[in-house]
Amino acid sequence: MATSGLPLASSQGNLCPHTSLVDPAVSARSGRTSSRPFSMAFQPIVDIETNRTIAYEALVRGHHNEPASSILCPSRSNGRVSIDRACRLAAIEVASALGVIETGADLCINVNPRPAFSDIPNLPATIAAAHRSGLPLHRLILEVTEEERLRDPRQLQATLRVYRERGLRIAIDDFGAGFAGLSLLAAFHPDIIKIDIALTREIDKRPTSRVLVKSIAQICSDLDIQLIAEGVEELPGLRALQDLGVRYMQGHHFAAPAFEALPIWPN
Ligand SMILES: [Ca+2]
Repeated sequence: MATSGLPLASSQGNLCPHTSLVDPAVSARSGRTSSRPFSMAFQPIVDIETNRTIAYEALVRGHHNEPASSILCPSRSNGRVSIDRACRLAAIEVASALGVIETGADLCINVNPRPAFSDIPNLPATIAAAHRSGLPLHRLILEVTEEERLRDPRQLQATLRVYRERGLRIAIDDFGAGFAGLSLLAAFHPDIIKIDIALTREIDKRPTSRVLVKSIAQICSDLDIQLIAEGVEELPGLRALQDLGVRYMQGHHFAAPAFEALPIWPN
């Protein structure tokens, strides 16, 4: 995961052994008593044509804003399924408590395809959480990333079809970071592609990156896929991406991830 220096996707891992399963702390900002071992930070995704925030990406944090890597440990055990589900429910509940519905922005949640989509009960749990929070399903975006080659693209296709039939949208996360993005793109037609920071970092100084992003932008245009550039940190990079036709961007140039808060852009 490479969103603006946040290396671990919110749902990729088990709880570390030292992480308490129950934290009775009351969140100062969201005002909620939490039974979760983690909380959330949020980073805006901006439409640079309208200068509006169109979405927030939810990122796992500890209750005291510790990074996700300190509370989630990569693992292949079955516990990933329940952690993946807990992460997405936490994202919906915390974002809703902070007023994401009133902002009009969508909510992006990181998921790993294997635990998220091999466990069908994740879907009704996600839908139920959205309904409880009053968040319309069409405003929920699942960011799918993958750390290794897909084992069963047909199963992923079938499961994603079910999610989309319920109105959720699907994004391929970290596109360009490796072969995973292309294999996901071949497996299904996403609603959104998020270009990895590996391609956007200092893009104004990197002709090869510009050629690659130009090609990705063309693919997205041809396939009617919304394109978001991650890792936009400085104005020259923003301008270079804009020249390549990228309209939607995310990164520290706009706002860093904010712990239990929805950063406002323009601020
Ligand atoms: Ca992401």
